[in-house]
Amino acid sequence: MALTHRYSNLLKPFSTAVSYTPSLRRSFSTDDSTSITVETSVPFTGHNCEPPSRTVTTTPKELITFFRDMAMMRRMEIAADSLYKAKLIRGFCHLYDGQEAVAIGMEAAITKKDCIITAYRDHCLFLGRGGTLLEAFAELMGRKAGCSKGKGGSMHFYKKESGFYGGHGIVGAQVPLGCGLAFAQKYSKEEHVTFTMYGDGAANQGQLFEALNMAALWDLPAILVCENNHYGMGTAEWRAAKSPAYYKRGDYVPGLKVDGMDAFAVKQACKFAKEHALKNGPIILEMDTYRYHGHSMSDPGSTYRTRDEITGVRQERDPIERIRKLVLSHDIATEKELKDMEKEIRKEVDEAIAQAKEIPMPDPSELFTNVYVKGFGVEACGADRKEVRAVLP
Ligand SMILES: Cc1ncc(C[n+]2csc(CCOP(=O)(O)OP(=O)(O)O)c2C)c(N)n1
Ligand SMILES: [Mg+2]
Repeated sequence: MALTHRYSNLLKPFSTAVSYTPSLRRSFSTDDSTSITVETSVPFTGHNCEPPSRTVTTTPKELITFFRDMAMMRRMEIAADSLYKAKLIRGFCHLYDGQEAVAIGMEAAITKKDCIITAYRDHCLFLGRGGTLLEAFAELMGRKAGCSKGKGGSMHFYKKESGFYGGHGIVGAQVPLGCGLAFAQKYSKEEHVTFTMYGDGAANQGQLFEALNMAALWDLPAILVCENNHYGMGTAEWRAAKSPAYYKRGDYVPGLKVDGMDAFAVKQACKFAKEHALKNGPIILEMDTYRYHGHSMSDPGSTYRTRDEITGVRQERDPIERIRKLVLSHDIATEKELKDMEKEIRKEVDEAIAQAKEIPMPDPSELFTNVYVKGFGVEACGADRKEVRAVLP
């Protein structure tokens, strides 16, 4: 079957369905009193549950915030791409551009007492949890002001104080950890939930089903979020999964299929899932999304999918453009105001990079902190490939 036929379902048109258009004063980012009703791009599909309504209420302030936050994430990732090519970022680096609506919509539905845990595509989830651009770029460039003291790098961002538990490189391994976080929440009688994120590739792993079984058995407040970007490295989902209906694959666990390119659909689904999980235990959310970049910086991302597919998704489903259309159609800001905002964001990102570059790398003695096993000799390579040999104190 031709590639374009297989993927034609990736291209769903933007919804222009906006049912309420009051005459708004142009006072963006402060006006929180006007309510706007939007419809999600497509209806939700439920498995063993009655899906929530497509109708979502928002405000001009929220629309502008969504636009700004997603544009910031996109810019951060584009800048990381350049820094990587300039060899200022080394090692693994997986970018999130295209998938921003998942991070943004989820944050809008939850609090920082709820937990999030994810795989290696973690930069934007960290920003969503309140991490700063400086902490992100410093970590990416291995500087000591990074969110993991410059010792984790791209795949290991953390922000425990606002419920962000990383940043994990072993595919699927964060899912049992996330269910463990949900166990702790239930055990300590907190009314909070854990969102444990994984990809369509990871969805085929055995440990996911083992963790889900226990979570369901004990009614843990665990929300399994499958970010289905339709590829696991260079392997298309149809080559890896007998059933690509990831929201149904929990069998006895309810699920919801969500347009992960629509921040409002994500918000509505996460709100629904949180209420469900607190009352009944786990639920699966399948976010139908797309990554514009290749799997990681070593993958140009164009050998296993067509250029037409990528540009098609950009044109038809881009999460930022969707919000831009809503902002303009509700006369909340002008095109120029949005462009100016993007310029401002670019400046903020450039400033954070300039500051991060000035920060030194961790002291060599840091090699011996935050490690678990004492008394063994250590061999390590620094970013400059110089070998360091030592015995832990
Ligand atoms: C246990 C394990 N097996 C294989 C790998 C190599 N690997 C890294 S990412 C990846 C693909 C995962 O794809 P998916 O779950 O769809 O996540 P995405 O990268 O699309 O976000 C693989 C096979 C790994 N890191 N860990
Ligand atoms: Mg994937």
